[in-house]
Amino acid sequence: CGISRLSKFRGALLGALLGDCLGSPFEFDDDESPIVIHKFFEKLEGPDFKFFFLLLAPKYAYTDDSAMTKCVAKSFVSQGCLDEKDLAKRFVTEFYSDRRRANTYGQHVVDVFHKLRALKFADPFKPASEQFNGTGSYGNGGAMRISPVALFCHTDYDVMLHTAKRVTQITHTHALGVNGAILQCLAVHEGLTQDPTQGPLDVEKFTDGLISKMQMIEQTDEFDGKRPFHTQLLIMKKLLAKEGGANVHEVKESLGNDVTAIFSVPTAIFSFLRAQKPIPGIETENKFRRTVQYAISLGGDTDTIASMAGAIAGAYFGEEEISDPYRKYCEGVEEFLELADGLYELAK
Ligand code: R7I
Ligand code: MG
Ligand code: MG
Ligand code: MG
Repeated sequence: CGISRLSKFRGALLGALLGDCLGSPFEFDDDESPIVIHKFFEKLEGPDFKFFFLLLAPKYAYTDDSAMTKCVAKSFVSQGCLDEKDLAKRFVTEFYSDRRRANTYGQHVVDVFHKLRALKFADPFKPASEQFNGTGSYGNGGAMRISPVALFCHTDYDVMLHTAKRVTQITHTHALGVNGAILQCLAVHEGLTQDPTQGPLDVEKFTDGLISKMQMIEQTDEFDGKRPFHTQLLIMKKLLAKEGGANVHEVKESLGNDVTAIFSVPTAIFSFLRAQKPIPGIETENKFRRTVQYAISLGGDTDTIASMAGAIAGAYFGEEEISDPYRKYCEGVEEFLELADGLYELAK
């Protein structure tokens, strides 16, 4: 591969972080037009903004998405293996010790943290299984933090699926929450595997790969004979094939942009794939920026969708595609790069 594996590992975690930091100012702010978002990105890259930031040096803060991604990566690096109890403790410690971010978490996942702590982590999956009257959460909180699993397990497909499931089930046990995380993990993994120096990405092949994998993974007995993610991916494929590109309205309508895994993970994957070609209104040649900016322009759960899209783009292009301004103005960059290096050392 023309891009080093280390660069791809660093790109994946950096992409997850920056998508979250840059997307969170717009979360559920649906009045924000794509033009305003374009100006925001232009300003970040512009000289005035740089001067302003050199004086004050504030940073775009990350939210629960990155806080939990950090816990997953740190747990792998410190334990050298999947250790569910260690991971559950890290989620809880992170939540209670970093109060600045406490209000960025999903509304119900906080109950899981309370219970895990009260029960002294005796069974790290029990509190999650009790959510929503025992059905478990189908929020995108499992998917948003899954990228380290794709890196840590990148050489073994079955171990990767198993690990993605367990990492998710500490907070999300609903099959839609789990399968959403698995799909996002598969997309990041696919990004790691493909070589961007060998010509343009084969979008159709990338899509078909995910479609056939989800067809195997989704157990139809859980959904009345249906395969929800498989179905959404087929819709995604149709949107990608549209002459001139699908418009924002139909993407939001059919793929969704909310906090559920089913209506956000395919949207993030779509953003990455759509951004392989120019998008009207997004004037940049840089495909990492194009991916993240487009994901944010879809509105709704912007931090999470941009974070998931950014992780896939970063894994595919490597860190070289992620330009300086974005790194400079976002919180946590050094820490995330160190974690990527740690995962890379383990993978060696
Ligand atoms: O999934 P989760 O961690 O939330 C992640 C989101 C991201 O956008 C973050 O950036 C942050 O803002 O929050 O947290 P959960 O509370 O488990 O799920 C999120 C929401 O999905 C819940 O608050 C519910 O509104 C909805 N939800 C459900 N609603 C009904 N029945 C999830 N599962 C169910 C369900 O089974
Ligand atoms: Mg968030
Ligand atoms: Mg939020
Ligand atoms: Mg969010």
